[in-house]
Amino acid sequence: MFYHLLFPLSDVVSFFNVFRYITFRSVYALVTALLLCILLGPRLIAWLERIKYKQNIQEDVTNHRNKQGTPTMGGILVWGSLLLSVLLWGDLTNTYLWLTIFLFSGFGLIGFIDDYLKVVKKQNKGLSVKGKFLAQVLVAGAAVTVLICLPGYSSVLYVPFFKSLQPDLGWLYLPFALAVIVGSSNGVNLTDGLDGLAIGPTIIAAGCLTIFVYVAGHARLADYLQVASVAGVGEVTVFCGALVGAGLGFLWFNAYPAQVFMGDVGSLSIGSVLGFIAILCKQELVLVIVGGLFVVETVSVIIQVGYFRFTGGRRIFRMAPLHHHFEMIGTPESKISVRFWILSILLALVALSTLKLR
Ligand code: 57M
Repeated sequence: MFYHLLFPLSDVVSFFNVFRYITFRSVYALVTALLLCILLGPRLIAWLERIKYKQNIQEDVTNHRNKQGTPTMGGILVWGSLLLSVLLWGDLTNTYLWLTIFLFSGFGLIGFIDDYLKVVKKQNKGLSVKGKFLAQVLVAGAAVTVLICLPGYSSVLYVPFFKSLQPDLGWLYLPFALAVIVGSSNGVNLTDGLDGLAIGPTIIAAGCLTIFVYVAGHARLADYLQVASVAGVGEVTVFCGALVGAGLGFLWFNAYPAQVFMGDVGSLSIGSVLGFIAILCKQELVLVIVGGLFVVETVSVIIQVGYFRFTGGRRIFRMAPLHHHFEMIGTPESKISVRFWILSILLALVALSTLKLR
């Protein structure tokens, strides 16, 4: 909105020229989302408590009994403050920005329905696994189909560290992109089991993708770094900035001991949009490094379940996802979260190094 209202005034007052710059608007999108979260958070948490949107804790497995009754569905806070901030600072004529908003909101809605069924309707399982998966594929499919129809689309896959390895996936790009989005969404969801555990690496991954998206949208920079250049995608930097801000604002309340959990409305939407942004800037494979922590958590579940079935009941980890294993061997919750953040920072730095190491 500011871009449309204030930038035209630069003809009269040159200061307003600053609203043209993506970097300026991204920084203020971050600040706006962060402040909105911190300001609105206490009201939302009080409201969630009042209407009894509270987490029911599985008491049998971990020592989370003292978390019983913590309000959940705090992802609404992330969604609302992020969206408001993007509407204020973004160029609202940009198709990539709207596609990102569509995907983020679509997955948010799936998560909201799932949470609502579990938390409010007290249906233990929420949406069925099949139903949830189908809804995710539908929303992701719609976004990717529109993306494929845009002029800047390319089905080429850029392989990190190998400049000349660029296979063209052709029509296979569609199922590949769906797997990236749905996989990323579920990876964040599985990770969201300790205070601050999912949102910390989200902030780090979003920060990293901010740089990748900015570079992809900047033809000269992309050419210099020899990465894919996608005209117009740079505007999604504003969304990334707002995601970092909303993530920091949510962490304010989700830091140990958490006053609120994000719920599926938060984890599914955040995970999906990280995948989508990686697709937009043609860094699909780098996402495996950027979101390496989510990958490790997911792989720990696959290994645990596979081994359990194969051996007829034996386990590799005390419990999966991996964070539960560390909990069960006695590592304090906040130590696990902070150590996982440190690993995420390390992975983000490796991911950024792919910009140069080609
Ligand atoms: C998300 N949800 C949390 C909260 C959050 C296949 C299997 C591995 C699936 C997995 C699973 O259900 N994953 C889905 C995990 C839950 O958090 C809610 O869910 C939202 C995210 N979707 O926002 O609303 C609990 O996590 C804790 N929590 C915090 N702080 C936070 O900021 O402490 C969440 C956010 C909350 C709270 O206790 O209630 C969850 O874990 O349920 N299943 C599991 O993760 C289970 N693992 C398991 O059964 N492992 C087996 C097999 C199947 C691999 C094994 O190893 O043998 C764990 N679930 C729980 N305890 N509750 C086991 C331990």
